[in-house]
Amino acid sequence: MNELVLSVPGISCGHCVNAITAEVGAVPGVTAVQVDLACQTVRVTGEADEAAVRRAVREAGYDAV
Ligand SMILES: [Cu+2]
Repeated sequence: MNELVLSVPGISCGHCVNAITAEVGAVPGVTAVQVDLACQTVRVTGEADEAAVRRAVREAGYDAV
C-alpha cells in the first residue's frame, strides 16, 4: 500500500483521533496518519501491511468498515 483510507464510524472526538493516531502510527512502515474527525476517516500513508493497520484500529477500540 502507499495510501489507505479507512472509514471508521466510531470516531467522535479528539480522544478518538489521538488514540487511533497513536496505535496506527506505531505500525511498522506507516509514515503518516491523518484522522478526519468530520468525515470519520483514517488516511494512512506508507508501506505497511493493510491487515496490521486494520488490527491497530481495532486495538485502539474502533472498527474500520
Ligand atoms: Cu472520542
